[in-house]
Amino acid sequence: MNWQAFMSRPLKLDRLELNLIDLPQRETFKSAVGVRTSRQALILRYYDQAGGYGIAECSCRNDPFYSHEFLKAVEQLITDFVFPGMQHVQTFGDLVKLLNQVRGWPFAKATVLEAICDWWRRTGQGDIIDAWEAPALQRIPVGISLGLFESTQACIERVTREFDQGYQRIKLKIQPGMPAGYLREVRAAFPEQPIGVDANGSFGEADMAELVQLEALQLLMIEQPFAPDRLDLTAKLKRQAPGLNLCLDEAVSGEGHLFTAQTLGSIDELNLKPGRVGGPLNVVRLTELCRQFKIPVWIGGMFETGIGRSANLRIAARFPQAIGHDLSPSSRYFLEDIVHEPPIMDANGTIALPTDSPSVHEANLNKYRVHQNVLKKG
Ligand code: OSB
Ligand code: MG
Repeated sequence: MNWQAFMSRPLKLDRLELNLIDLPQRETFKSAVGVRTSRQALILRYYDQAGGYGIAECSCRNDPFYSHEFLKAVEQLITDFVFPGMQHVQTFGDLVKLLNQVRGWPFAKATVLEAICDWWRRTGQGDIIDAWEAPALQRIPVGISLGLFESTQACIERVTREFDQGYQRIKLKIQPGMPAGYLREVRAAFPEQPIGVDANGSFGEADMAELVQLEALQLLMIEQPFAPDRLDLTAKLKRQAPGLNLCLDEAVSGEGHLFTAQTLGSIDELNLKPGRVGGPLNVVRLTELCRQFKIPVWIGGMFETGIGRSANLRIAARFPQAIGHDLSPSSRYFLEDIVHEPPIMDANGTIALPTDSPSVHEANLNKYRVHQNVLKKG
């Protein structure tokens, strides 16, 4: 079946359930966008009139430091602008049109659309991603994203440990003014291994020379060196250091950004986060566009729980050329998950493609819930 056939399917909304949860982390994570000790997420459930449901995770942060979207604002957007219109929507295609009227807010839109896709899966109505493309991989290679370290030594020890765990590639967070030679020493300790870096847009024009020096390290990639709207600087960096493999994250939330980046010469590969681009339909569109432009793609993460990780793994299975996706198992980060049997990684750094939607751990969902809001169709 063609994925477009899902557009004419009727929706049977009874209510939306919004759950804000706060999951304790095993350890503190530090990056250029902040320090975090627990992970908040919005878990959206779509209930039909027969008691069936679909569930999705809104993976944006609870602050506006990665993107403008933050969890409380997403809740308000869904409550005030999506749910009222959703009450009158007949088909999935109508819902897509309704969401398209909202400017921006891809993480919010992705959550609503993914909840419907999960509802189809849970109620035996098929999967839009399966309809788009047959699975290519039964086991998906994953990498790990590591925060900023206090010292080069601490970083090297940790990287050693993570490669030993089996991770297929390692991504290190960086920010301007890191001690000179820091990355050079890490590279010297792991001369051949696949190591990339992620700046989360923290560098500016004045830091160009610092970035150009990274060319010699033959990193797997450098992710989002400059602010999302500074594709001009990214292109300039590429001209000055052609050997740097430029990966975009924050800068691409839709097809237009990809066209612009490609035209300017600001992109070599894409970290595709289903939430950041507005959900499964845009994942399909952007993937097709990347194929046209011959831009390699891998799937990124936002430290999702088992809910979001499972959804992203289904997508990642369709990118057989990727070295490793940012889909390390959630048990890596969290003491407990809100699903039973969250995805686990083997010694080769791969995770099995989930066959079904994850089983929701209701007790943990209750335990870690900060608040709940139910929007009933009137
Ligand atoms: O820049 O890729 C990023 C997490 C939150 C916000 C931004 C980023 C990240 C990650 C997470 O790097 C990677 C993962 O989910 O494993
Ligand atoms: Mg990133």
